[in-house]
Amino acid sequence: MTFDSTMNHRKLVIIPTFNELENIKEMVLTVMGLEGDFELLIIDDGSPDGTAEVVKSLQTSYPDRLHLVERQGKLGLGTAYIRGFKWALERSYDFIFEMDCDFSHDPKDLIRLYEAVKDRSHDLAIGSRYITGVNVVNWPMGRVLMSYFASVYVKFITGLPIKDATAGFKCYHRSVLEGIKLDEVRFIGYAFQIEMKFTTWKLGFKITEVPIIFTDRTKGTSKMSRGIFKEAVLGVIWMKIKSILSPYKLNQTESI
Ligand SMILES: Nc1nc2c(ncn2[C@@H]2O[C@H](COP(=O)(O)OP(=O)(O)O)[C@@H](O)[C@H]2O)c(=O)[nH]1
Ligand SMILES: [Mg+2]
Repeated sequence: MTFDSTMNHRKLVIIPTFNELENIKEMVLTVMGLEGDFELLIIDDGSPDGTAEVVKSLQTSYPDRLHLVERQGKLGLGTAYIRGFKWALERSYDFIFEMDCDFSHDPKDLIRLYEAVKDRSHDLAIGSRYITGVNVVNWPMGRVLMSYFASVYVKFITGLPIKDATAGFKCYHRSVLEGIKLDEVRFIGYAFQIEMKFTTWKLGFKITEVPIIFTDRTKGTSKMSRGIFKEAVLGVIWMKIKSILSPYKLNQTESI
């Protein structure tokens, strides 16, 4: 009998939430119901609609697998993930996932992202909309074009060899997050997603893209804003210049 070491992998899905009352319960139940013993960490920014209260009430059903971090105000998606990454690294998780709470990422695809990295042939798997054509359902054409050309723009400026640069559906092996200086991650919106990929690539980790179909949220509202867009456009140029001036180095200070 062969021993399958992947059976022991601990997997944590991080979901930042702000006013996701209409989605949160279904999302928790869906992830808890997946095969593979995924754990879930919700980072809620004091949602006025009571998202965190729903999580707390569900925690009684999943005391060991459903986790919650509450922050005081809306501090942005990037800092929410950084908080979640640190939380995961302080514990013994092997694979750490990013996912939205709005079902635009199909939770079942968590399994496909994990499959792509579990043998360690890659360090980061990205759920990608743009591998073969454009796999986006129900987004207004303007948003599809903006997202698609954002990836073209990022590749043009930085050389990042990734088709979906702003994707927020990912699975990292913990070594990637240990290797990145998390306190130096600067951006909070789409630029955060680009910055994490760019840094992962510059540090020499192996990245793969897994084709997914992205469906616009049917419940709740998007937190995309003009400021987030501007941050991304200027942020990409900043990243490129920074990488020339001071090459990215692995975080050497500690290996948790
Ligand atoms: N904790 C936290 N979560 C946020 C914040 N902004 C957005 N989110 C969550 O991040 C995810 C992505 O945001 P979303 O509104 O879906 O953006 P879109 O996919 O670009 O339209 C969702 O789960 C949101 O609830 C924030 O400032 N703090
Ligand atoms: Mg979304």
